[in-house]
Amino acid sequence: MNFQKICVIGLGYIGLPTASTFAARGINVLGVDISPRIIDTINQGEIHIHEPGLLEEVQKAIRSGNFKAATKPEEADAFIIAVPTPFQENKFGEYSGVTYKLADMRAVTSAAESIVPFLRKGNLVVLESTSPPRTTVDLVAPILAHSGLVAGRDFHLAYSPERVLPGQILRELIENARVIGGVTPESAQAGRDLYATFVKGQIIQTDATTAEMVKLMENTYRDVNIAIANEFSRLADKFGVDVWEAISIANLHPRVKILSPGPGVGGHCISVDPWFFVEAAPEITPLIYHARQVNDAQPHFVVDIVKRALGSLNGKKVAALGLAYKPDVDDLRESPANEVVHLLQHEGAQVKAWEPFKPDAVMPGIDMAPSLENALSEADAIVLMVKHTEFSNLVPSEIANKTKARIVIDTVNGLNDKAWKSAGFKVFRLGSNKSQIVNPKS
Ligand code: SAJ
Repeated sequence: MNFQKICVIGLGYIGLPTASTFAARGINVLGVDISPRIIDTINQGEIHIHEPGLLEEVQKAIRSGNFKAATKPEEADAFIIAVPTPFQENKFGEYSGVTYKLADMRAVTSAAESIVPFLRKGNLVVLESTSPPRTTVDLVAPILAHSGLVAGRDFHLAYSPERVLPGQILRELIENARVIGGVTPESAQAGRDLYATFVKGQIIQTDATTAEMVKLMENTYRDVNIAIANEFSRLADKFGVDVWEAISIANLHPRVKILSPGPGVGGHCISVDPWFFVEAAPEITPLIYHARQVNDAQPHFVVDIVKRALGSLNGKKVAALGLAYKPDVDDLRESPANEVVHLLQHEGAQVKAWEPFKPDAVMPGIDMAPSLENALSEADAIVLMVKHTEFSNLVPSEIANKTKARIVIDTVNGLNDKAWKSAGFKVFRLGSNKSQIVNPKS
């Protein structure tokens, strides 16, 4: 297929980089979003999200005349749906005592509906949003059928998940392998023709439901593996072992690659996607369900460690360093650090949070410090919750002059504990309770 014009629906973390990458290849791209504020921002050459290199890419695309944004789709050769699929806020599923979250597919539904008036014979429609298995065939195809055209016969329909890592989106969009699942082999081929305009990684063609499963399996695999690392951190704590040391030794085994424990799993992908499997088949997903439970409970483990370090939390002042969901990003959504702050407060602590990547963020119920110094000044303890490079680079002797706190709780193995100890701090590391060890007499 030849693509002169494409419509990208949803201009968030995936849609916007995808749209600007197509535009950079000379394709005429209309970006569509329901938010007039986002449309105005983009058309003025600005962006509403933080992703390295994206601003320059969007500005170039706008200047070239290949990219503009609007609130409604237009006729095009291809339509890409890249809208969010969060959880439903107030509704849960239940199966045999297990309560699980449900996907909110309203954005996918309305994106598909918005295409219907513009869909023409021979077009290609691609769903990129992470979705429960069978969404392409059971939800999107029937909506698009309202156009009078049949998916796989009159137009091509495919599912192609994004698999890029926030912070490296522009590079990974181009370099990563891309899976394209068509409702027919011809639809998969049409999808390949589209993405081949910029994808340098391998492009694999399959059916739509396989591609949906692949995406969910990747993130579920990571979630389950982080869960076991988190469970190991609790075991190590119980048995007076340093989990970080134990993991580094275990990982010398050629077939073992244990991930890192931490305060929990955040973001809008790994902590969300496994639920799509549980929702689709709760009776056969106990492992996936329990891994979610383990990761969601990890903030409580952090609070236990802080409590142990401080004796009691009541009235204690805590400087919480990092609210992002992972290192060196400004994305605070679904961040386990937020949960830790709320739990600490619930136990009576007064917490000031410092997030250098988003100092102006307004987080409900969280006292955001305007600076590191401000967070530290009155603190009784410092809790490191995200391994931002700039936190790992802090100089403990300088920090000692900025705070009366002499207790540091490192939940991510982000600090050089020897340096902090020699600057007079008592360091508690998540999953490392080695000071409690009593060695057997030889
Ligand atoms: N985390 C740990 N321990 C680890 C690794 C991660 O606790 O060893 C935590 C992080 O701190 C964070 C969460 O897990 O809170 C998720 O971070 P991540 O870097 O593992 O993943 P995301 O959510 O930023 O991006 C993932 C990626 N998927 C996989 O690596 C399988 C990315 O490739 C996907 O495109 C993205 O989800 C997505 O959009 O689905």
